[in-house]
Amino acid sequence: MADTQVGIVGAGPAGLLLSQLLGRAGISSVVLEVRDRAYVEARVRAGVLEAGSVELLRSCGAGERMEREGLVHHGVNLQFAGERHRIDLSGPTGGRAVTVYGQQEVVRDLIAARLAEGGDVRFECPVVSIDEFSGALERSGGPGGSGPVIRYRDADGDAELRCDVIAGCDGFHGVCRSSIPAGVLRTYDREFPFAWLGILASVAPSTDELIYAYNEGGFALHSLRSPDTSRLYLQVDPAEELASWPDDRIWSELQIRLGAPGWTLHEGPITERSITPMRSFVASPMRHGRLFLAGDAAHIVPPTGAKGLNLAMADVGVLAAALTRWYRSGEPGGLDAYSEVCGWRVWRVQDFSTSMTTLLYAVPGMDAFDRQVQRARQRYVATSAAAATALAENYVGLATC
Ligand code: RFL
Ligand code: PHB
Repeated sequence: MADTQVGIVGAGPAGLLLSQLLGRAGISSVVLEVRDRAYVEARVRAGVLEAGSVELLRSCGAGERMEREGLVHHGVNLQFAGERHRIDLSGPTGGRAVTVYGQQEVVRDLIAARLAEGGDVRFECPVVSIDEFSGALERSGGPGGSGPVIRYRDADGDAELRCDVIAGCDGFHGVCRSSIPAGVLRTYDREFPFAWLGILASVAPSTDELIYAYNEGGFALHSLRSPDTSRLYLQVDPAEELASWPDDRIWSELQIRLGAPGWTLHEGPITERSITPMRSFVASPMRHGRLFLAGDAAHIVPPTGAKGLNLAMADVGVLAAALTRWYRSGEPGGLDAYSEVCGWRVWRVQDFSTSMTTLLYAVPGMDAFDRQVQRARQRYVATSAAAATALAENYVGLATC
């Protein structure tokens, strides 16, 4: 007899949203998270939500604060060597837009919604291993049949959770993907020769819309979180350590890279900082037997396209719908198609994120030919309606993926 229907590993946006969507469909789940609640709620990461992500949050009753506090953006700025170009997001996409709302706020809202609805989210419960998940859905007897077991630790020691299916929402370094037997997954990997230094600063944003800036010294991004909080990024060498980036060095580099005639970047106290390596990664298929991978557990994209969080949410939207169908009718078609359906979006987004990255980065060792090609691409995006439309369409999220 299972303890719950869906065992979810990880209380990031993917795991929490899945639990909330399932709860609304009358399907039970338990979320196991290694960190404590305060840590998870304070983890500063992404900030741009596609319309589809906004809709998912709304539809599961976790969108009320986002609708009040989220900042709807209808454009972004690209800047090449001090010249700024606004790309209209809404005109070419039938009115679509993005919402700027911090990932940690999404996580806070989902935890609050989950707990208010009697959801079972267990913090400080590291999952150690997962077992007996390789069997096919049919052979295991359909919904409610004997299934996988998740072994974890809690305050009382070793524990286990029996469930029908496991959702591996435990991020890139989690245990679920690595539990799949060797030879099952094909992985695709790309390391970029740079990292992102991200800061949160207590200062009013110096811009209403995001600025993605190319500069010979490297890429920089001005994003925001609220009327009095700015979020900024710098391209740095992956070997760099935070210790070599005191506040004045960060601000002076941001001033150089974001600088534009007649515009002022306002500085303020830095309240959070981190360095993240840039990589692309895809594991395929995203399912093995009764284990379904979702979000960063299955794929990583470079943050230049603002897509990682949105991909994670899109995965669990598909998974929740497929599980709901299976529980209601015993029909496994949606679960069988899960990996392929998500895979199309994943590769579309890899293409977009790679193209944004190569458009904007000063690549160490780039030769003169490649630089000229990059300049030509920058000029094309800044001057061609077709190129700007393609960028807008991908940035707001393709409805058909
Ligand atoms: P997460 O958020 O990593 O959550 C995984 C959770 O699993 C837990 N865990 C375990 N729990 C129990 N037992 C174990 N053994 C466990 N191992 C791990 C972890 O503690 C964690 O709580 O993955 P998820 O849910 O798939 O969400 C993915 C997103 O977090 C990620 O894709 C985005 O943050 C990426 N990203 C961005 N995405 C966007 O869509 N738009 C953006 O603007 C954007 N900007 C960014 C980003 C990521 C960044 N960093 C730091 C990686 C900017 C940055 C700087
Ligand atoms: C952010 O606000 O954190 C952010 C915005 C755009 C990106 C990446 C991150 O491309």
